[in-house]
Amino acid sequence: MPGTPSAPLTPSTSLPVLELPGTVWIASDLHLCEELPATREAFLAFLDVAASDADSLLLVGDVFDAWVGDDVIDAAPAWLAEIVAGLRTAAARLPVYLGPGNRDFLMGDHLAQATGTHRLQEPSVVHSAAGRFLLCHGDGLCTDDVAYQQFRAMVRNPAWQAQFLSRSLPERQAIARDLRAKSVAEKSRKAADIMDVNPDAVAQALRDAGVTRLVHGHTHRPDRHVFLLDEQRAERWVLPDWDLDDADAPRGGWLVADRDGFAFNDIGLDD
Ligand code: LP5
Ligand code: MN
Repeated sequence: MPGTPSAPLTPSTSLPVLELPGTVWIASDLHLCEELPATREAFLAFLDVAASDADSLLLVGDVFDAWVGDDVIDAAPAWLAEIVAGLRTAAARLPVYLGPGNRDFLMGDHLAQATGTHRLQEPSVVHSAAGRFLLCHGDGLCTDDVAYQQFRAMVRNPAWQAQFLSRSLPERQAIARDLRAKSVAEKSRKAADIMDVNPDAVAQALRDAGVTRLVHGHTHRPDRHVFLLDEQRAERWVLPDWDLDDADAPRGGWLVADRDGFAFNDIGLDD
């Protein structure tokens, strides 16, 4: 193995590619909602700093705790109107990309237009000053969680989504509340390891993309993993979730990708 020359991975021709020069900031799993005021405040402050310190911002899913359709912004509650305004202000200063998570995959064109953000296709390959990497939310890689993957296949079906979106807003909100509660209960019963990404799914995703680095969120297990992929050094960077309202474990942070490589940045809880 060591010393054996390995063929370079072939760059993917089928995945969407984002060319992002300069400094790229990447965050996910903020789970913004009415009940988390400190997290919302931290996110708005983060947007402001990103607009001055970064050249682009990638938000890779679960920015919202639950997104039941873009029509929520037409009569948005105050907390959501503030987030929409914050995104719009930031997006006027730098490109901001919003990608789907397992809780906000129904974000669509109307939200993008209202905020001036771009929709991030998932997965995408990013060409950055730090090099090339694959970017996704991460839920699709948790292939050992069979119950979740079945649920995911159902709710990602366009016909199913059209049917769901044809329901009234209060009805959709009630279904989402119910599903969130079900998810919390289900997770407490599932083994921790099945709720992590599957190594074979990660390897295949990287092969398909023709890159050796992956950035994802979803698992709430921030870390940098180094491993061998077909005899080449590979890396998996896992984004942290945010919860500034959790008095016992306040947290949040993002990944910086620039000419110096990748680095995690903590939200700075001492400030
Ligand atoms: O989100 P999180 O971290 O709690 O857990 C996820 C998986 N759970 C989910 C469910 C979301 O949390 C609920 C999102 C609601 C907002 C979206 C609303 C818009 C669409 C409405 C869709 C009906 O994604 C969890 C994983 C975990 O990550 C770790 O990877 O384990 O998976 C589950 O809990 C799924 C269960 O295992 C299976 C759920 C079966 C429920 C079937 C009910 C179908 C009802 C359809 C209603 C029309
Ligand atoms: Mn998620």
